[in-house]
Amino acid sequence: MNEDSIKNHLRQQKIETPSWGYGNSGTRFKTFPAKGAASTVWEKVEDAAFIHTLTGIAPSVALHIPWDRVEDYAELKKYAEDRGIQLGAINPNVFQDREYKLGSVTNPDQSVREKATRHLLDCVEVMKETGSRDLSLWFADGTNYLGQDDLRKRKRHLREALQKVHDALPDGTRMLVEYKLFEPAFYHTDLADWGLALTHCLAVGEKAQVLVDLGHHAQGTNIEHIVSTLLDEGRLGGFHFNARRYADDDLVVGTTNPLELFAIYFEIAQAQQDENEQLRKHTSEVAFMIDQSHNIEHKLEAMLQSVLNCQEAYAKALSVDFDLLKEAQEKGEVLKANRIVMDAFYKDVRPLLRDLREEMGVPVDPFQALEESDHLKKVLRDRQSTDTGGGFPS
Ligand code: PSV
Ligand code: MN
Ligand code: MN
Repeated sequence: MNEDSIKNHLRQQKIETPSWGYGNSGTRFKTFPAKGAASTVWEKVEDAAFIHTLTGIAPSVALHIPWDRVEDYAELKKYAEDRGIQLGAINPNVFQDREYKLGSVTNPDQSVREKATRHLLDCVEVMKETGSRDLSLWFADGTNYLGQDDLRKRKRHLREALQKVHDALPDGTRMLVEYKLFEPAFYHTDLADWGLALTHCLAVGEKAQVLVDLGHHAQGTNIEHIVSTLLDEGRLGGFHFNARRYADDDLVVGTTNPLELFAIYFEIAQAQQDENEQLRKHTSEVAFMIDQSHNIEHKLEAMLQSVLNCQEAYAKALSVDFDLLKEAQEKGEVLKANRIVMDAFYKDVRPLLRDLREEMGVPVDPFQALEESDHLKKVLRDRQSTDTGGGFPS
């Protein structure tokens, strides 16, 4: 692909940032309040809009309900649009209320299952007001001990809830079904992997798609293989990008695992160029979202770096010489094929990205722009959160 086509693809790249990445968060041991962190959804939207002005490729923000509950979602939508961004995926939270101790939609108690399902359906109503395309579903449901509950019963309960939500979705919208191997449950998780998620999606209907969170797999899992399979099946709904070394660490994407992020974008870039039109269309609908919470990093700096790491990984992936690669693969030239891909991984795309930023009218050095911005001065001055928590500006 020549430089102009690479840039054209990069101009269309979109990364959705999460509201919860702008607020204070912590580990199970401590929350360190960060200076200038957002505390209301309005402030989170302001921060997300600011990250978009710095990058030009982060035009929407995901919401978590009830964390981001407001009286009037139309007002919030307008507030976001006035600042140049859209409200993105709606993430119903069915993991915090005390009733959910033994599960939400899989709880043995019918009244709890009904409460959880009602919340999911309420979030479908929220989507209508926010204009969101995607309902992003994650369940903390699972058990801790062999025999604790009937696994098949739980599976049927989960299916029933997913079906109800699916059938309530307006045309043109989707539900993204996120899986996670373990945590908070440690014996079994009702949606533990992509096979389970895909099975439920296929059963409930066309609007159900699988969501791949990079932190939700067993160590050593080949995530890009899952991505390529789901793409080919037309069921890759989107990503929750983050990085991890051990479990679901939610670190800045591309920091511990740049090759993995590149390999994922390599699958995307390949599918975008496939001769199958349906595959190309499906790939264009994939939602690229960040799911991170930053405990010791500066919130804005961490989000900025996350978005830019995705841009860099995609730029490298687009730089693969796909014709040469095809030839090497067809001839069975094992290591030559690998070298062709790795050449792109090692390519320094930073000069190209600087040109691109200039052309897009966004800061050529986004970190410097952040450091010198009025927005940063304003949040450090006006917001209540006091402790520095380490990180970028103090
Ligand atoms: C769970 O680990 C998860 O990845 C889900 O996407 C949640 O919505 C998100 O993190 C925030 O808790
Ligand atoms: Mn996630
Ligand atoms: Mn997670």
